[in-house]
Amino acid sequence: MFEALHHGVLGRALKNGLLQVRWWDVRDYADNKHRTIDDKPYGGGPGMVMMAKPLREAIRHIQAQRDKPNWVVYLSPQGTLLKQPGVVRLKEKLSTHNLVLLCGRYEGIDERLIMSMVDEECSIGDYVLSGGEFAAMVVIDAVARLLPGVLGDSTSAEADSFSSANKGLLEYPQYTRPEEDEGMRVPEVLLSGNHEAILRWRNRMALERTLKKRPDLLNSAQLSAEEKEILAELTGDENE
Ligand code: 9WO
Repeated sequence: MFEALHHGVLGRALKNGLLQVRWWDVRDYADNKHRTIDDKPYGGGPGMVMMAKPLREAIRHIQAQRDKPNWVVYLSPQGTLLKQPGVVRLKEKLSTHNLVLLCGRYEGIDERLIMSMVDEECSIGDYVLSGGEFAAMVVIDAVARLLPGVLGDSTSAEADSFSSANKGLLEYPQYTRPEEDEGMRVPEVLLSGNHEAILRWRNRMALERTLKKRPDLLNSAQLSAEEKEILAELTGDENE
């Protein structure tokens, strides 16, 4: 499944050794010849539950192979919702730990394994998947693009203070050639060459879009006095 990571910027980063992704099959840690790793839920109900023991053996084996301590992240809909600051935190964890992304299948994992071996339970959104691998790939992609050298120098400019994302806002709209497409023109200011006006326009658009599409983000956005003023103007509140 993790073949998908070998494309695009991540593929290049893996090839250049900027990050390493390895995987372990829990079935290799089953204690019977049928490689069974699941069993019926106590108390009844549909489906199967992953047994604690093979997962515990797997995590211990991973730890024994490695220099840094494990930081075990269980991907599940019961986890804390992952947002960009959480992604940054996971990236920073990498300096002292190896991230072990525990991917469940079936109807879940025996709670005792989660209690004893999992450092953090993490959700990428309020929906149910068929397995944690899809969520793990999202986490890997989001973390990897923050690592030095993974994005080109020009795109890693996300780190700069003009980035809307870093203020907790949505990004401004983007345009490329041609100047006119199906009767719709690129906003004049972007053709003006006036860099200060362009910055102002983009900043304003970021605020406007956030207000329209994701007003919830404004509660925790890091805004300057000027940005607060623009926002007050946009909301029609002259007193703020
Ligand atoms: C399915 C199910 C069916 C009947 C009764 C209880 C049930 N629980 C589940 C369930 O949650 N299955 C999960 C499938 C078990 C862990 C791996 N799976 C998973 C992870 N689905 N969705 C995620 C996930 C992970 C991170 N962020 C969003 C979703």
